[in-house]
Amino acid sequence: MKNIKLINGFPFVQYSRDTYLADEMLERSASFSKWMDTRRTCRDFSDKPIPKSVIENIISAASTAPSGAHKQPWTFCVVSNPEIKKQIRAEAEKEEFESYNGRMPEAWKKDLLPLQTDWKKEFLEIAPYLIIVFKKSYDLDGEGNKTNTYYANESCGLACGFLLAAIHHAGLVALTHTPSPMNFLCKILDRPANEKPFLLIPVGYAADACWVPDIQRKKLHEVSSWY
Ligand code: IYR
Repeated sequence: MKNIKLINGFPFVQYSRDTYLADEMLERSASFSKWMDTRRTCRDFSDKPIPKSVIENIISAASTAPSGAHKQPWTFCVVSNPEIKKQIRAEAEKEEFESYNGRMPEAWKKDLLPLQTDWKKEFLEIAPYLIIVFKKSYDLDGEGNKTNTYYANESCGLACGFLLAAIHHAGLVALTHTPSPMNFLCKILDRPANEKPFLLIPVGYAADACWVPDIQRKKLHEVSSWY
């Protein structure tokens, strides 16, 4: 039986965690950091199928992310239907073509040179699943009245971080793709007016020949200040 304590009339459950001796904690934190560092954003996907239940588990893990006032302001739309993937690719490439051929300033395109991205997005049809994360800037109650969400950007960012970690943990790869603008996704997926596309994340096995840019991560001293 769950042990419930009411605080100002609201139910609380007791929470505790396994803790580790200092040496073990050191080893766990170091090996987790090392393992996270093996994650790479990939653009070369295999079309090898993935069980739907794996994607369900990955999304369940993502949805454990913290969110403003616990409103969980996200919907994960999963596309495996080849026709819909084709439509998404066509619309994304249309926008990206415009971006790469005019909308993006030269400095931005120069910054992207080491990644060798371009307007072509074959991966949108090759990856077995596209997960499109929608952000709810407000929600609707049972009667269709608007209700608030809070820190929806931060919340969705956290959920996407968890999603990427879960994908990595499953031995799969992902790409955090941001076709811009991405309103076409609302239309293709027939999303309600309170949902805005946040990230488009193809998920799959890495292709046998998967090449990623030889980039380096910033060192600890470059990303932290200690007081
Ligand atoms: N959305 C474009 C451009 C792009 C922008 C950034 I910032 C990247 O890190 C990578 C790509 C595209 O998807 O190609």
